[in-house]
Amino acid sequence: AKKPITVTLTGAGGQIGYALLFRIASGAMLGPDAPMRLNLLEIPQGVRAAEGAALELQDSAFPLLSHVEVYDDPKAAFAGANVALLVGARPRTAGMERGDLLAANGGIFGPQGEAINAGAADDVRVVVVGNPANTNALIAAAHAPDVPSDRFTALTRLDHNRALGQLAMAVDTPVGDLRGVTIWGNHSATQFPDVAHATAAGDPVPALLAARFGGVDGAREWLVDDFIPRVAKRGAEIIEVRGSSSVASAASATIDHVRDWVAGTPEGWTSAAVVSDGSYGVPEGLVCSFPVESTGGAWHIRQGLEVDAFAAERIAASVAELEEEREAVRALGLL
Ligand code: NAX
Repeated sequence: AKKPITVTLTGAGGQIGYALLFRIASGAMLGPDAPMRLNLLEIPQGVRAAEGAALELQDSAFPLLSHVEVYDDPKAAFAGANVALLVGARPRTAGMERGDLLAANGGIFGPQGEAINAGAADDVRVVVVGNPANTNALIAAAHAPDVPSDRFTALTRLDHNRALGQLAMAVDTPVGDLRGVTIWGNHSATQFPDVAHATAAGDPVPALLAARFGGVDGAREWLVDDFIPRVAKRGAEIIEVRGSSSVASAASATIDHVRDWVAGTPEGWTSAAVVSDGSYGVPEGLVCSFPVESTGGAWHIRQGLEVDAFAAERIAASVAELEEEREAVRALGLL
């Protein structure tokens, strides 16, 4: 029998955790031939909820699931982890300043980075979902000096998938026919969803948009007034319509991210926040969303895409926000 892959999930008693667990255990993330054990990490208040989810996993009789364990100690939960899904975070509550939020999350992601450094498997792959995701990943990576920094990523695949959904409607093409969409920057309202290089069943999307919206200016107007803000603020729209934040779509994007990281991106590129190597002028070390391809089990930033003035301005604005966050956590002594 194959040795099970150890998957550690934090925030396992929360909403996204609940949606993720059953898809992971079904094999959607690591494939139909990969048995796994699940380590669920929670804070003491969340342990009962995680234990309840563990009971339901048992009741689902997933053939690939060899073992489930619930922990409230990061060191124990990350021991031997091959895949670490960092979903649990401290949400912003009323009256909380940004500094307070960064500090509270630093208190979570610093120790989790240390625990990963101390005991995770040599091939550990980390994706941070909990917000502020990019900067939480930066903090975790900084506390894991023995783990190559390219193993730390933050999720922008949900933003990417949201962009695909909106674009598919606009050009009247199934999402599966779209390629070459990119989310640049921070997983926040400053992100830049970029369709300049996108194709729909092989046809250039900018031309399709110009045809649909009465020319290049109409297409630009749609991008600026409709598409970009709709994608960037989709989380708020979901809360307004659904009465609760994005859960199943966030879980689904997390599955997509890890599946592609392990198995490779099928064709073209996707989006993920990875540690910058200076590509596209993004300062080295920032955890920034880029166009990425996965080959050989590693993310590679897609090189050589032309960035026009329109895109450059938006990328710069989101990167400036990431730099501010990095300065703020530095000042708090979290890096
Ligand atoms: P929930 O509040 O339902 O669940 C979070 C769980 O994390 C709770 O059970 C809590 O007890 C646990 N937790 C808190 N601190 C922990 C710690 N130190 N160790 C282990 N567990 C801990 O939130 P949910 O809706 O599941 O969202 C989770 C996170 O995902 C939030 O930070 C949210 O902002 C973020 N999101 C990120 C997205 C992305 O695209 N990157 C999209 C969806 C989502 O908004």
